Amino acid sequence: MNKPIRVAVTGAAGQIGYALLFRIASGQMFGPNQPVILQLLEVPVEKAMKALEGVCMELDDCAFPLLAGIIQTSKPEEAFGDANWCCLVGAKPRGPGMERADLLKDNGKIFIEQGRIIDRVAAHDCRVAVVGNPANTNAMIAASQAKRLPPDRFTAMVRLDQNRAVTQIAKKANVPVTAITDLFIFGNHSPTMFSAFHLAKINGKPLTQVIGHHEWLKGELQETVGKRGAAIIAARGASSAASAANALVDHVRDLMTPGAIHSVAVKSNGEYGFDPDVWAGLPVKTVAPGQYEVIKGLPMDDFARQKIAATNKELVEERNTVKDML
Ligand code: NAX
Repeated sequence: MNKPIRVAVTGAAGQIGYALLFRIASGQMFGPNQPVILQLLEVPVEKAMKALEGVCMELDDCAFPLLAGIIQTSKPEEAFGDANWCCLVGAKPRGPGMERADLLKDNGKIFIEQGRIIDRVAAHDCRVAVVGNPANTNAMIAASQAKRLPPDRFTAMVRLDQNRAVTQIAKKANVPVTAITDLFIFGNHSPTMFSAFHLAKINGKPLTQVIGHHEWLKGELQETVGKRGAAIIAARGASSAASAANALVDHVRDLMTPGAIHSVAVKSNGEYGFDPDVWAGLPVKTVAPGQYEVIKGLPMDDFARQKIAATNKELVEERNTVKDML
């Protein structure tokens, strides 16, 4: 058995938190030989802290062999102290009539503070995964505050979009999801994202040779994946939670698994025409636990270039909206 690692989770009493913590504690994120200490952050409001207390009681009641400790706190310094991983899930939701720019700025304040504190108190090997929306720009904001931790330690989640696209394609081709490989999400976690179907394979064959319906790939697939979050809210009356938690388990597990090839929003260095310094969904290969390389040089056609330009434009606009805060 390894020495326990410390995993901070913000927004721990929220809906994603409720679907996530039990999976981390059961070993699905870090494997069956890795004990974890959960360091759970909520806002200093009685209702949230009470809800967190209830979640922790349930964690206790699972008697998870890998759960080596739980900290419940409303103090970020305590939650992030010596943390090896920080899962930043908590964020302010977009309220009725709220402009996207206001949401960016309100959440920007949270991620500025959390980025600074993580940089100050977290473990030297700390890695950060941002889920709270707008996730890409929040990761960029948190990273901008870090002086000790390099920017590549800050990632945002586009894995839910990858998983959504894989299932849509598997259904269309009438194959199991395991037949689909190399399906990458480029750009923002928003309806502008690009599900790069032209790079994907089905049972090792180019996807575009198996699915001849190219209008579906360019139209309905992009639309369904891009607007899936809204469709779930319309159907369930609440936003995606279990699937988002599942995607975060996949995101972190694959970043800890050498050889894994997956989509992660990371700092762009100009790959595929993204602006340097936006956090864009890109194809990555994990090269050592916690370390990855962006896969470069994949072929892009006119359609792909146009989609990437549109999602990059949105990321640049988001960065411009918050630039005075950085
Ligand atoms: P909930 O509103 O259920 O929970 C959020 C929790 O965060 C609340 O308990 C709240 O008290 C807490 N919180 C707010 N500010 C905090 C802070 N500064 N420090 C600590 N805790 C704080 O939302 P939930 O459904 O769990 O979603 C969480 C975030 O994930 C939202 O921003 C949501 O938009 C985002 N999502 C991102 C996805 C992605 O693929 N990147 C998909 C799912 C989800 O929509």
